[in-house]
Amino acid sequence: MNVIVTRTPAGSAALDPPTLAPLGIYALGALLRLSNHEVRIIDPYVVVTQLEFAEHLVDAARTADVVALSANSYNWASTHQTVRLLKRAYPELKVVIGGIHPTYFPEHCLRLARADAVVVGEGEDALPQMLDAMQRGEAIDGIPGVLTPDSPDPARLQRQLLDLEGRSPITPAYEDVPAGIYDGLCVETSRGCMANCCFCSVASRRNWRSFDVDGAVRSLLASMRHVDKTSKQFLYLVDDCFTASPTRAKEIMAKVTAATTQAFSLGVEARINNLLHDGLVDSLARMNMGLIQTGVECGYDDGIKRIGKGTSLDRVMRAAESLSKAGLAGPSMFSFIIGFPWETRMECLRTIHFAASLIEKYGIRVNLTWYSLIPSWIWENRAQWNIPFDESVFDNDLWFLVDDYWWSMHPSMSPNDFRAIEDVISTYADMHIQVRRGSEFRLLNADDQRMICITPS
Ligand code: B12
Ligand code: SF4
Repeated sequence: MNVIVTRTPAGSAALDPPTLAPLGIYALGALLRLSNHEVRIIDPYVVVTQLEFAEHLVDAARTADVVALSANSYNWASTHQTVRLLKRAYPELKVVIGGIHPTYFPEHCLRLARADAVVVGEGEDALPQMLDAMQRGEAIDGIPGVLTPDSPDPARLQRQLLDLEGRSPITPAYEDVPAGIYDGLCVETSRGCMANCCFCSVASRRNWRSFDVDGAVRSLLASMRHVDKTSKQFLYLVDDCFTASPTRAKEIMAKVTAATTQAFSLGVEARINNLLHDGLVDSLARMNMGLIQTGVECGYDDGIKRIGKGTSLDRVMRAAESLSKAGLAGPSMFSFIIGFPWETRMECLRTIHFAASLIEKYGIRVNLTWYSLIPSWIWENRAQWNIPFDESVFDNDLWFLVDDYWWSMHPSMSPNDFRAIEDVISTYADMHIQVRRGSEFRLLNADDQRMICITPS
């Protein structure tokens, strides 16, 4: 079949800068090519604005049988608008959607977008099965993880999480990545996380699964062949927790180093407890690290416990010290979130002061983000905090800036608290602390403008 795989740009350019090529569409596109479909991968940054992108896609879809769109909660609004445009232009065209947002809200997404199908969870098995069935003119509603308007029992839909044992990651079709747009490319060696933080949207929490080590190394080396198309020769391992098995992480880094002489810098997500594991920091120090991203979230032990992070401030300081001693302070980025629903001004200030103390003592970088309520454990339990919104809030392009939503997700905070906190942050202006509230991006140190990573986990 003639298939387009794509992802629409998010509503706010500040929250969707072209830093890293989106792995999902390049991996699914490569997979469909292996199944002998004719595939065009349309990168979200081929054109600049959402409107231009939609026009470009509608034009390209003239000759397509199927358009497959990938959505998270930030580009969901532009996704459903684009599906409607496509359906209006070509009523016979099949449109299927997948990704983290439809995984959380399949029925709502199917209904609003009027798509032909929604895939819940990981798409590697469901998408090719669906296209093969479409090609044969067969029904698709019995395929695991697939929801269609004809599905008899949507409530019984099972989230697809692949068994990765012995499986290799697909080598993404980075031969299609436009040159000169991105800072780096994304690759993966494992999925999911052993933790289960209450604010996190990752689809498989407390369920870490790893690809075959040699297969992962092969896929990484194959992606590396295209890294020269990016401005920073940066390879970012999107694994929610690359260091979940420190021994495996060390093995992968050693094998990659042994197999190539190509210049590249590496980015990983690491967990505090893993960083304290014997030899892991030394292994990281042997690589050319561009980024070691670590989620701490709170600057007080009660908060860390409440989140479910499974660590402590003492360990955070030991990890920062160890990174600093190994000469890795520069690429280390510890991220914090302020304004969780239970937090008052006092807890936010404790987090800010703790984050700043890490910069001061260990020279690492810190990323501080105002909390945004995304699909997660907190979302599912939002009634506890009297948050009255349902999933339709995400249908709005700039939902994270909707005032009522903002204040409802910070019920313990008044406008005065907010201003007082911002004032304190300003006093740290020379300390490389950056703060964001939705797309309102305030950079407190101009030198950090090229900072790549903005993930909250
Ligand atoms: C890498 C990454 C980034 C990179 C983006 C790289 C890029 N251009 O894609 C950077 C650092 C720039 C980034 C930024 C942000 N990120 Co981010 N990021 C990730 C991360 C760690 C990996 C994404 C990834 O590549 N996964 C691997 C691919 C293979 O998975 P996938 O795309 O989901 O696709 C699979 C399935 O979903 C499905 N699928 C996907 N699309 C489709 C389509 C069809 C048709 C089908 C059938 C199936 C299907 O099949 C695929 C293969 O199994 C995820 C966490 C995660 N595990 O997903 C967070 C995550 C996506 N990010 C998140 C957030 C919050 C952000 C930021 C808001 C952070 C911030 N405060 O600024 C911004 C927003 C950016 C934006 N506008 O989207 C949240 C999103 C929550 C949500 N509900 O949307 C996540 C889930 C992290 C979390 N802890 O909750 N991020
Ligand atoms: S925030 Fe990070 S550590 Fe916590 S569950 Fe999500 S991916 Fe895992």
